[in-house]
Amino acid sequence: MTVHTDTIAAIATPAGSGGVGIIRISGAKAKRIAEKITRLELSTPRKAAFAAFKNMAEQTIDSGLVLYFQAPASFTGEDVIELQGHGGQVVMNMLLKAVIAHGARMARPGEFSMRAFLNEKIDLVQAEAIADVITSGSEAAVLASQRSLQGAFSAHINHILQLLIETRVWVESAIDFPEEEIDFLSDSGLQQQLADLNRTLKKTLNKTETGVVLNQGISIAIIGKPNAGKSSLLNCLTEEETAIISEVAGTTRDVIKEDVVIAGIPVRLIDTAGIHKSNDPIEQQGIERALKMKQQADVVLHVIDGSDQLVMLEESLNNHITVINKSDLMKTAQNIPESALLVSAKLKQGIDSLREAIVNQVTSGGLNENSFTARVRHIEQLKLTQSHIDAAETQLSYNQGELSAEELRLAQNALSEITGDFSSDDLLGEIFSSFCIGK
Ligand SMILES: Nc1nc2c(ncn2[C@@H]2O[C@H](COP(=O)(O)OP(=O)(O)O)[C@@H](O)[C@H]2O)c(=O)[nH]1
Ligand SMILES: [Mg+2]
Repeated sequence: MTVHTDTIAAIATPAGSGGVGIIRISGAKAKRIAEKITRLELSTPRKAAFAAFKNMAEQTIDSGLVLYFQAPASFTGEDVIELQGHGGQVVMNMLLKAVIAHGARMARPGEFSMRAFLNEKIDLVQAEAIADVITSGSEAAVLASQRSLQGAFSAHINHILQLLIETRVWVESAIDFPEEEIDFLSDSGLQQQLADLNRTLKKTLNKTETGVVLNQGISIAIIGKPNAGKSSLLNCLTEEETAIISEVAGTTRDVIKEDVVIAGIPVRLIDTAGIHKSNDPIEQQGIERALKMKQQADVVLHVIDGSDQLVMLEESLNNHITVINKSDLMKTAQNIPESALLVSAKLKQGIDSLREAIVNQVTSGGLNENSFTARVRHIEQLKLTQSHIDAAETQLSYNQGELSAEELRLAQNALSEITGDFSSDDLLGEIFSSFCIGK
């Protein structure tokens, strides 16, 4: 474990003007620096005191509150000081300069959180959740990232870890008794244990995928022929007159993007030009962009004009939702595939069902009060864990105890990278460098 001897400082509030600006200091010198700046003796932790903040030339730069959190009962686990002054860029910079002149250095992005992690105040998942709270794109995402911050996701990982360790103990002890090894390894209890492990892992993987959707949001491309009602549908989903609607085919030429929240999920809606053969070079460019969006989007709404003879898609990829629009003009006796949704963008009918279909497409079972946020990194590690467990099972079926044990060890390492029990400096650098300064 790294030992930190230097004291770090940063402006914790965003750049710009605001009522209050906060400077955070963490490290062994934090208290002494604050005492020099405020001329107070900070003997009582967690008690706000009002003070004038002085620079090296004894001039008053600002006045405000000083708060002292004594190690280890602080965010970083070190002595932490907060100086709460006025939220102006110049005054904050002057105050930070004074703090640095007294012996602190500028904190790197995420360095406070990194110290909290290294001092075991929080695990890696919780540290990431702090950044996720800040970037949350919906209220549901805020609540879910708070759950991750409080350890709800870590608890799932630790539960799998527990099952994995029990399995390892079983297999490892079998290898220690070569005469009975085969009996040990073919015990139905071990198969049971592995089945349990796989089931738990799969469930967590599903929840983690939902967690990523909540955290990052999704993109939805609205695709279809000219005049199918794509722009009308966009306006229904945004509940605003975002895109121009017209009976003139080829109205939408550029890509229109609009951010909305659908059932708690942050969504970027993308309206596109109608896809057909066109000789207009500008429309052609729009169509090219539409095709690109269709490739890149997480979900594709394929809009079909229900007033026409229905022509279904030959290709139906699993991230596609077929939406038959203009249900109000629909001829009876049309053959409607079961998977397609009937809507009328004009009458705003079927839109709630469409929202529901979108949520079901990207989450398993939607969101609930136990949903947490997660990252793609976590999904990758869970899948890696799964592949090592699969390999361990294969080796077991050949009665290869040693090889199976090795796969289980690798599975444990892969899983432990999620909470940071097992991690490299590269990984930590990558995670914390994406944080904001002062966090
Ligand atoms: N009757 C009816 N007309 C619709 C519906 N949705 C769109 N339209 C009309 O169809 C035309 C084309 O709509 P628009 O949204 O611009 O289609 P886009 O080219 O796919 O973006 C407009 O005249 C709309 O008013 C619907 O559900 N019912
Ligand atoms: Mg349009």
